[in-house]
Amino acid sequence: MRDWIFISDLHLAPERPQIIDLFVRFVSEIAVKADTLYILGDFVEYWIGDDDKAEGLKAAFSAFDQLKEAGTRVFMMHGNRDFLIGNDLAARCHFQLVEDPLPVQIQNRPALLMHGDTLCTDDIDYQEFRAMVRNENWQNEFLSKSLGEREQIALSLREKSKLATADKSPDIMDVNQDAVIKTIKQHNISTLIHGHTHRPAIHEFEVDGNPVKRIVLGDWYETGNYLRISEEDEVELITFS
Ligand code: LP5
Ligand code: MN
Repeated sequence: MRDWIFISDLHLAPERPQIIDLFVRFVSEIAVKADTLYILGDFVEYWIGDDDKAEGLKAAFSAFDQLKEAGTRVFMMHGNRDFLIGNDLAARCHFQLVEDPLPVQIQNRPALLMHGDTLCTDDIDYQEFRAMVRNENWQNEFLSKSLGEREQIALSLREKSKLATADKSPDIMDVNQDAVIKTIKQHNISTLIHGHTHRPAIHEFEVDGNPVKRIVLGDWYETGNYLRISEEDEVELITFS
């Protein structure tokens, strides 16, 4: 049985070794048996460039060796925390970076994979911030700084983000339903899979009379979780610890 599995928002950090251990276990017990693993963003707490050796995350990065050996295909999409992951880390960990949004055919489902942040269109401050940091010139200038300087900037952005999100209403930080419907119509899909909002659920509704599913992956702060779509097209959101 060769499932497709999906995870996001692990936010792996040396300060949370138990989640790194959980990911390593997830790889050796679950992901090695899968056909395909998609990581839909925010794999790490933040990423400041592939020249960072990130020794504290070594166990997580080494786990990808098992997937290569097992023949599990691994695809990684950027999240709002780790959009600077580049092809050097991808080569070191044997995964392929993919675009957001990514149309895929899963069994018989025309589906779309996203991190999810672009659907949060009511969060105007965030969308402005996103446009700024996703600009190539901005990124090149950031990457030209020393690792120490980049680390300081990343930590200060995290602090600013914590203050900003504490002030925003939960509604603003969720997806905008009009943006969801527009995306579903634009890509002509029946299944949308994303993370980012940390509100795991399978939402079923209709768009122009057609049934659609919006599947939201959960974060890994307390427990691990993943979406499994089997060869027989069974869809299951699974939580484990
Ligand atoms: O991440 P989280 O869950 O706290 O909140 C997100 C949005 N915040 C972010 C910011 C990240 O947390 C910090 C990213 C660190 C990346 C490290 C790499 C450094 C890259 C450098 C650039 C090339 O994504 C948050 C959303 C929330 O999700 C829910 O969707 O609301 O958005 C914000 O908090 C953004 C604020 O509203 C506005 C930003 C204020 C900061 C402006 C500083 C600009 C000066 C930059 C100086 C370098
Ligand atoms: Mn995110």
